[in-house]
Amino acid sequence: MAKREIIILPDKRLRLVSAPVKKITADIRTLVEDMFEAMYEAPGIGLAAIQVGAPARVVTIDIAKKDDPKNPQVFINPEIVESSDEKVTYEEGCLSIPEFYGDVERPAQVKVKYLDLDGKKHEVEANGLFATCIQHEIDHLNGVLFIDHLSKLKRDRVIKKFTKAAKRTAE
Ligand code: K1U
Ligand code: ZN
Repeated sequence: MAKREIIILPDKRLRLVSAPVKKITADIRTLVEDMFEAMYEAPGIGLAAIQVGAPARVVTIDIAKKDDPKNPQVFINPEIVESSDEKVTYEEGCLSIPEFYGDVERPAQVKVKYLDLDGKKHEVEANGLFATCIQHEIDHLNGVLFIDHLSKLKRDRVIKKFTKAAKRTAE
């Protein structure tokens, strides 16, 4: 089992706005290692630190195809600096809302600035699944979930379902 468990809706921590990383310490490096472990075990293609209960602006992503070599990527303090007018719709999932999927429309391309684990500044142009995934993860850093992009009816339904399930588990 991964060292850190992924928190599930309706855990209130999923609504926190995560704090910027001021210094890349040993604790941040350990957090990143633990995030990759939890993400690969799930399995998922992305993870935000708050999903393992750490309210820091850290994201891990690996969108490599099943038979391709792993491509672990770390984004510290990621910020979208440009978004395309063109939009795409992707059926998204979320490791914090297991087995629920929904169509989300987002900009097709985004430019993202971020720091790597050495504190070096980078800027990357994302498109395709990478663009969708990094926008989903940056949303997590701001306490936003993909269900917030769905209709109120669908969102309320899924929140109700997960709230009931959490109550049953607590009994
Ligand atoms: O942040 C998360 O909850 C992770 C999430 C990322 C994501 C998925 C789809 C669109 C946008 C962002 C996931 O990884 S859900 C699982 C998933 O998509 C997947 C799992 C195994 C193989 C392929 C995809
Ligand atoms: Zn998610």
